[in-house]
Amino acid sequence: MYNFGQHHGRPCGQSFMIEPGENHNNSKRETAFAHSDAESDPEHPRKIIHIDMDAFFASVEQRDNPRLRGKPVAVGGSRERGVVAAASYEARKFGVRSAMPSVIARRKCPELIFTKPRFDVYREVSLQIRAIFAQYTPIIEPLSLDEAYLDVTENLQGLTSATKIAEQIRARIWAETQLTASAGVSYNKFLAKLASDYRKPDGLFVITPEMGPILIEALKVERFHGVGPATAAKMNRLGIFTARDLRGQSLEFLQEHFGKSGSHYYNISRGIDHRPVMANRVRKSVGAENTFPRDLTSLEDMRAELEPLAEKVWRYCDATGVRGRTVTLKVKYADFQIITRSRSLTAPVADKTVLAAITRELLATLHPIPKGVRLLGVSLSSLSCDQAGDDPQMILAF
Ligand code: DCP
Ligand code: MG
Repeated sequence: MYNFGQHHGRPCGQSFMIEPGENHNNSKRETAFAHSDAESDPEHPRKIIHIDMDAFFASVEQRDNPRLRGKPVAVGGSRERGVVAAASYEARKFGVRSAMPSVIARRKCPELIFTKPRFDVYREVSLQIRAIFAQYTPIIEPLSLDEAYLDVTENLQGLTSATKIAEQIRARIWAETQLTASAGVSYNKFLAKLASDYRKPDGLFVITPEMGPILIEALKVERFHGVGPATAAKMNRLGIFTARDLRGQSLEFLQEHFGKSGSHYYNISRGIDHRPVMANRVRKSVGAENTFPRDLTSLEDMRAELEPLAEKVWRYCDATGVRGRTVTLKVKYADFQIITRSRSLTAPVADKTVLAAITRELLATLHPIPKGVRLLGVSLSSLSCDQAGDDPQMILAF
């Protein structure tokens, strides 16, 4: 059923880090497909594919401009405060990465060619690859423009091999877009995503139910779904560095230290992940948040931390065409008390500067801040889509 395999053959070339929305409007459909979420039944494991385009924005630019091919390319702003959105594989050899300040990228690679993002083209490719996915399954969960989970346990082509489906999808993507994608095939979302990273670029990797627990043994806890920097630091303090260490702890121990998430960590360290692939997830809000290694106490530090959060939210808006009217600031204090402050405008927030200014104003309303702050979050809701003619469901589904 699972063919272990890797596929190369054509010339070859952390997603938006924004949290996936909790909101989706199709609980009926999920119930209808609940039988495909039967991971607890070892006789019938699910078949999940994770597809991720290679160096997405940069590959599109190299495809459309032959002078960029084979060269180190960064998509993003070259100016002083610009950041790299995507780096070509040639640029990565020099250590250039997504989210790196452009000044540092240029220092690492003086030959680096900067190009401006063309979001319209990226959106178009995104729709093309989704149309290909839709030929195989209706259960498609996009994570960003270039990345999606597919549940192909019961697929429209009646194919029994998920590996074959992944190969076909990669071939079709190449045929229709002249871009390469990597695919991971496994029995849950976490392992499928891990697998798609294994043979990047232009690769395919399969993690079978037998391989899963062994393969992740040495994996660092920060690689696991749901383990952010703060949780990883806490695990490290408890002497837990890898999946093997995590597996050595009892469920009670993990629940005692990590509350509700304890059982998730217990499962995931064993390669068990019951999350269903959620089709037709519609975003109600776009947000970014950060838990700090040390609690913040000064207003100045908090303002400095807000800036990159607003920037991250805006990057998502730029990439998807989504706009929103309501800005919300979330603050979690050292004692875990959470408060939110919102402001709604009559028209969508016009640009990044406005978004950043409103978040700063919302923060100022909390002054004087009574206790240390462990987390700050910025989100945008009351969403709309500025892409006339595009299907808003499609756009909002990122
Ligand atoms: N992106 C962005 N800002 C980031 C990360 C990503 O604007 N901090 C954009 C540019 C990427 C696209 O999203 O091309 C997809 O992100 P990936 O994380 O999948 O990265 P790439 O596709 O660029 O590379 P990889 O081959 O590692 O998937
Ligand atoms: Mg990618």
